[in-house]
Amino acid sequence: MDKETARQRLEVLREQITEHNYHYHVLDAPRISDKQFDQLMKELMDLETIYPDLVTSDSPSRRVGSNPLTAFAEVQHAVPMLSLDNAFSEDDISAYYQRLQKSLGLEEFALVGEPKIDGLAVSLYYEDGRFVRGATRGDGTQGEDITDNLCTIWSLPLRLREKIRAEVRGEVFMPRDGFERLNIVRGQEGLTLFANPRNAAAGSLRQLDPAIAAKRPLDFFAYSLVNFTGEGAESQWEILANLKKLGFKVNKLVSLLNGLNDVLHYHQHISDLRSRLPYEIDGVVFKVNELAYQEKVGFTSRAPRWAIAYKFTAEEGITRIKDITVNVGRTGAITPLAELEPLLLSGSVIKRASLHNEDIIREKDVMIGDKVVIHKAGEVIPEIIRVLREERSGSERPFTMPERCPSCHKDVKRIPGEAALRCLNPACPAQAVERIIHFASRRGMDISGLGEALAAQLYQSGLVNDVGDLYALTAAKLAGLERMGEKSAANLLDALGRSKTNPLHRLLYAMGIRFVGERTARLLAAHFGSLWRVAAASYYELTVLKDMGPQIAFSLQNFFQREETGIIIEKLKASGVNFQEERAEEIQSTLAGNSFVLTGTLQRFSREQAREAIEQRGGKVLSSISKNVDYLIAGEKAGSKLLKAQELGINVLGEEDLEKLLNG
Ligand code: 3BA
Repeated sequence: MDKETARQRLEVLREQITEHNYHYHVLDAPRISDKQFDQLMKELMDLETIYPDLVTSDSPSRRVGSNPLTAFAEVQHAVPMLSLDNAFSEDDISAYYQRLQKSLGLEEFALVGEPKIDGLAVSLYYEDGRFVRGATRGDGTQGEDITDNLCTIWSLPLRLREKIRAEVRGEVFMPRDGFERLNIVRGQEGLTLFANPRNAAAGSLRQLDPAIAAKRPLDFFAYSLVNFTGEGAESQWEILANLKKLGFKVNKLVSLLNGLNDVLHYHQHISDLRSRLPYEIDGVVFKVNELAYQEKVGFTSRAPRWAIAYKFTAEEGITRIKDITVNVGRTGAITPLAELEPLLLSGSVIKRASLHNEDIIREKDVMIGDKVVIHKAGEVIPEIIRVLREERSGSERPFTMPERCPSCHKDVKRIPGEAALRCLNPACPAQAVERIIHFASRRGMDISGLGEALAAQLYQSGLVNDVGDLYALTAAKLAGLERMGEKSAANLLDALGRSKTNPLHRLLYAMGIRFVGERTARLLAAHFGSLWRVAAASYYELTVLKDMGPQIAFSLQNFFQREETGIIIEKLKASGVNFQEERAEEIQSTLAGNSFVLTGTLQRFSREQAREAIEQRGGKVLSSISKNVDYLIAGEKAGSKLLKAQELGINVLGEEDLEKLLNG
């Protein structure tokens, strides 16, 4: 067959295979036999082997896996992939519904209910109806390019049924039956088993060799459409309909609901179906239906306010307490921990549960060796519900709290009115290490690479006595540590450098002030704006704030009056750590629906800052000029983009105009 004939035949084959594939994998209603389908695939693959340059990015041959990669590239999400806030009870949901009522000024409004698939969120980019790129969620702004692995998911369209540009988001998951079969085979081959379908799906997408992903039974449900051309939508319900029209699988159990009653019933209904579904779900997601209403209720920095995940209640299981140990926390609290025989609950292996304090141990009558019922809800720490006393053999031993701190061996005290025993030694090593761990934690300063082991090592080596010393670390100092390679050292210094620009609320939380959790830290940062002002705040200034009681105020004053605190703050300041809060949450979405392209050199912002400022206000920043662009922001030495924008009649603005837009 000559090349031109091959080209034409290939196009016919791709068209046919795409259509049959859609009927088989998306509609679940095949139109030809498997054998006929295999024949079409074989013909396609054979022709592509003869003419490799005729292979296209949307060819069905990609389903069986292309060449292995050496690493995944990074992908910047044009629209961030946010998180979902969680609710765990009817009370949480009715409180959430009331907040929506208030913010919308409406008694009743429609919501869409969707089963919450326990998989991995991904974003798929289509241009001209063709799948061009797919990425993991990553940290929400940047993910990994897993295009080749995603191509192996048969139900994921490589070609849309309309030639549009779109970003489609949804969940990749592994159906239960496929998961069971995979594990059976892995067991026979002596490979480690996956703990649950979600881990199996994640492990599959992380493979650099797409041929491996191709052998894993992955599937995809779409639920979100952003940045798209083609038919518009005014509601989430219409978006789901559009996704179906485009050729995606949309979960059949999605439902349009009206009011709180419907919402609670839907949760109950899906919860009843849960164990019989062919895939795992961990709750339901509710989304305000009307996009205009979604816009009205808006976003926080991490999640839309117009959506919430109502998680199913926790699973329970039974295991044995092997031992009870004690842990010294960053505030000196001595907490007893039950060391458990490992137990699989809600998809994770549980080895420990907190026993909180002596009173609780007495109340629950917990002894070493007891069989206990364990309960785990969502991400929260597992709890011991009760002891199975009827199962006692007589060999169980009672536990008593130590009289001395297991770390510094100083006496421990029980402060009147408090349940916890405390080590009051401010120089206690265990506390110091815990403070470093907390400072670096993901919700704190987010210094990746600085976990438990390294924190202990840094402290023991004398390099870091308190968190103020972290920023004085250098490659030379780190080189002396055991198990510390050049690469890890560079990564750590990099993460430390990045953490300096964190907003104040993170720093406040990271400092580990008693009673100052994330919410309080945000409140303080938003109100006072700088660390100096928080430190100088009077008891009165603190307690007049909403939700701020005397306990928090005393703790803050006590913390900032300590000499050690002053020294740490000085060290942080000298290292250039940011002490200010940008009040990002108060920024309104004034630029929603507008897209921008930036070009040339700006004087007052970096490109990155301009992009962030536009995106914070709901605008989009695109990389190239097209007729979908509303504004070109042209700095000095703007080149071809400016010419093209002028050709297309696009509004061209200067830096000052941009500032006005941002402020207005
Ligand atoms: N709907 C997960 N986020 C979801 C679009 C929003 C959203 C989810 C959802 C933010 C599911 C967070 C990650 C993300 C796209 C950001 C669902 C599910 N909706 N049905 C409201 O079934 N697991 N996850 N995904 N953007």
